[in-house]
Amino acid sequence: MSGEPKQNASNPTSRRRFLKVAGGVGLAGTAALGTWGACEIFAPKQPKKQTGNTHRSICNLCGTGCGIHVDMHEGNVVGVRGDEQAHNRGLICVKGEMLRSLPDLSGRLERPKIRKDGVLADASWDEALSLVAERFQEVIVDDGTDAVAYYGSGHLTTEVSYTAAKLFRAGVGTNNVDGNARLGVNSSAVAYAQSFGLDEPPGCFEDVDHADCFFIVGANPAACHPTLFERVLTRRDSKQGAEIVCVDPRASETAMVSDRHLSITPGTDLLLLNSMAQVICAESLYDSEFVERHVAFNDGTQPVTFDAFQTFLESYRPEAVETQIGIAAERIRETARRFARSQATISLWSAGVNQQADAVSVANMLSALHLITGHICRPGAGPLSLTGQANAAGGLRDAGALAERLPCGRQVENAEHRREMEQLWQVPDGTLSPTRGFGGMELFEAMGDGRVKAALIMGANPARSLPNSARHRKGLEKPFLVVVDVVNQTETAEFADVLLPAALWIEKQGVFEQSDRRYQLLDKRIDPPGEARDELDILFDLAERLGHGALFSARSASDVWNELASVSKNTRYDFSGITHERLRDCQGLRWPCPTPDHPGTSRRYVAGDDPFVRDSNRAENGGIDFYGQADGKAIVFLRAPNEPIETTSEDFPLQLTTGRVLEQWQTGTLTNHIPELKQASRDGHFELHEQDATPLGIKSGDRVEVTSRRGNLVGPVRVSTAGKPGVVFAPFYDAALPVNTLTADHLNNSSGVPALKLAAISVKKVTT
Ligand SMILES: Nc1nc2c(c(=O)[nH]1)N[C@H]1C(S)=C(S)[C@@H](COP(=O)(O)OP(=O)(O)OC[C@H]3O[C@@H](n4cnc5c(=O)[nH]c(N)nc54)[C@H](O)[C@@H]3O)O[C@H]1N2
Ligand SMILES: Nc1nc2c(c(=O)[nH]1)N[C@H]1C(S)=C(S)[C@@H](COP(=O)(O)OP(=O)(O)OC[C@H]3O[C@@H](n4cnc5c(=O)[nH]c(N)nc54)[C@H](O)[C@@H]3O)O[C@H]1N2
Ligand code: SF4
Ligand SMILES: [Mo]
Repeated sequence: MSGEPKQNASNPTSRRRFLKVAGGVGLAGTAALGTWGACEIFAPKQPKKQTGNTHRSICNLCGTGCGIHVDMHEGNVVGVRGDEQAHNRGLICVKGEMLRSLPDLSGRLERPKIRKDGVLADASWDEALSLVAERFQEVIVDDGTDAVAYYGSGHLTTEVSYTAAKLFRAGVGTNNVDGNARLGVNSSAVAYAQSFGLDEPPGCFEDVDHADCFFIVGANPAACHPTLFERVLTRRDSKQGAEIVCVDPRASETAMVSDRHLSITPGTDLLLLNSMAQVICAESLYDSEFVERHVAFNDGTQPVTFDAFQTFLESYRPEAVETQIGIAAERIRETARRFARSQATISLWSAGVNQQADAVSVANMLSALHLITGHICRPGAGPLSLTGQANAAGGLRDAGALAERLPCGRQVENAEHRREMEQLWQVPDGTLSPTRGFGGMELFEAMGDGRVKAALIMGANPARSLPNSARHRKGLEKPFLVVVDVVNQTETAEFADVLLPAALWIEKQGVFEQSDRRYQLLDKRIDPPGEARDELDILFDLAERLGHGALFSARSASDVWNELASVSKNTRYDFSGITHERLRDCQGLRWPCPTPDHPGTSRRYVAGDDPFVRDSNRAENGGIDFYGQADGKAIVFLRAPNEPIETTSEDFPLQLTTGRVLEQWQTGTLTNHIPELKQASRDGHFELHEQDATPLGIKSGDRVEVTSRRGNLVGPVRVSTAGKPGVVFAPFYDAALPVNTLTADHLNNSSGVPALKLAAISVKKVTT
């Protein structure tokens, strides 16, 4: 599959790999021929003529965080190329290539707006922020501090998320601080914290180069983390016997090039993983020495023995669960053997796991498979969840911008942690509220029923991204709503009382953290359009007007970073050795990184690499210390699936799952306004299996009405010949196909993440 970059003279981009979806999605395959392929990424390309300047930078869309070169001419961005020195080895995907269009994107928001007589009208910054401060103060005085809220995003810099969280928690006095990580990645975050005692994965992207078994579950990295997936393909193709296993109900682009595709029934991953664990135990494929030294078992309430774990697994023998999973027992066995017997297995997962009803248990069990087989804490081996946005990890998880979290692993409900933060923030004892704030759907519920009366939403479009949108959009109607965005038209902006324009990408400076604990710096290179401002300035201005300016002595991105870095000291996150200056000179640094000369940590919990490994564990424990747990042992939980949240019935016989396509970013507010990307992905659609479509007389291009227990929607169809019959897929980027009118809002009870990946539906052809 791999090959040398092919230059294409007629095309401004060079095509390195074109993966036609053979036998897959009918229309997508043919459409792609004229534009970009389903899994196409670009090799480095020197600018034809070096007329301007070139700056090193990063793409701040997905959690891969590719290093790039930005070519500038007379102050304008004229091209974006992959950085060969960076972890993406010079490759970027189509979205990275099209970053060059962002500064001039049509529909950029350039001026603040205030709603007057139902219409958003231009206003000055002073008018807009005075109004915001006045209304927030009114609500705080009349209804209390917990009647205001902040909802942020993994799109924002770490410095912005940290500052917003500090303003609301230490200034306003509420923990109503949350963000869009609650719609996905938080499930993995909670699972890591449970299994290892600490959030964030043990390994790193470089592990891909050493693995010989890639276990990809509920992720489609060919579309969503394309350059990382290219690295996976390169390794698979160059290492004899290496194999990609893909667990996904649909024949995604990733599944199509995998060696083994387990097209499971949606929502049965926990059954599959338990079943694999049963095989691994029954066939003695586990690493007894590793288990003995480094693993503890727990039934969710108390420690149990390895024997108890094995007894628990008995009911998951492949023959007992094959029908439910939809995969033959022998294939489950073979997959388990492959996982265990490889030299190094790495698991990659993302929203397909995070957005299941049993998400946290599934993520626990993924780590558990690594722990019982010893495929962890060595090159090529370990669980590595893929984060969505470029800063879902740093801004929201590490900087403490989720309802229950204070910075760097500290918890709102822990009095010791609150006291520590009060001292660091130099605010009086008792300033920080001990009450966990509203998270995600809870927050929109509280906005709907009047408990939250004023909210600031920054870098998110919840009116479209929340599940069961008819219900949750109500939450946006009632409160005084301030929206900070980069474009002037989003579904959320339609509810805004005040709309504020923000700087985008290289119009501002800040740090982003990718999936593997890697911090990278984005430097400012151009000014934002019109009066748009860096969110950091907006927050400082608002803080002054709310009377909390004194909390913020650090006023530049670099100084705010230094403050957060000092807050990380004395925690297991310690990145106090990382500064903007250091990041400017390298391709990112992974924490822990406690001193200015520390090289960063590739593999956590490993002596010689991770500075926190306790001395006593070095020799006798093979140099591994899961120090997040007091006894140094990571925990394997006995996790049984819950009752399915949404079942098919005569009225709703099919299962809908939702997700992404390569060319489009999230709710499409940016990418669907870039003509090349819009043309390549074309309209949002329902992907139906031929076996479901034919009996209903449905062909590619027809329009169908899709109904779930929550709503209905009409849209075009693409018929697929691969994947699981009974499963319908729809992407959520297209405003014309708002699929969240259909999706379920049942929450995972540990992470609060909604089960966006499963809804029972009926499909009918629309003839008029
Ligand atoms: N091109 C592009 N890339 C992106 C994004 C984007 O919008 N566009 N968004 C970013 C963000 S925020 C995120 S969170 C990530 C998400 O990255 P991914 O998780 O890779 O993307 P999704 O398309 O949401 O879902 C992945 C797969 O999960 C499968 N799936 C659905 N239900 C199940 C199930 O029950 N079990 C299993 N095993 N699989 C299931 C779907 O069929 C789908 O192919 O992508 C990031 N990267
Ligand atoms: N059906 C379905 N729904 C889903 C998912 C799914 O798989 N299926 N996935 C969920 C997941 S994982 C996620 S992460 C969410 C995403 O949900 P959201 O974050 O709500 O959606 P986005 O489109 O990413 O919204 C980002 C908004 O911020 C703006 N923006 C972009 N960059 C910046 C910036 O630098 N500053 C500011 N101020 N604004 C900016 C964009 O214009 C856009 O309006 O969607 C969730 N919803
Ligand atoms: S969207 Fe992701 S894979 Fe594509 S260039 Fe940007 S960071 Fe890289
Ligand atoms: Mo996400």
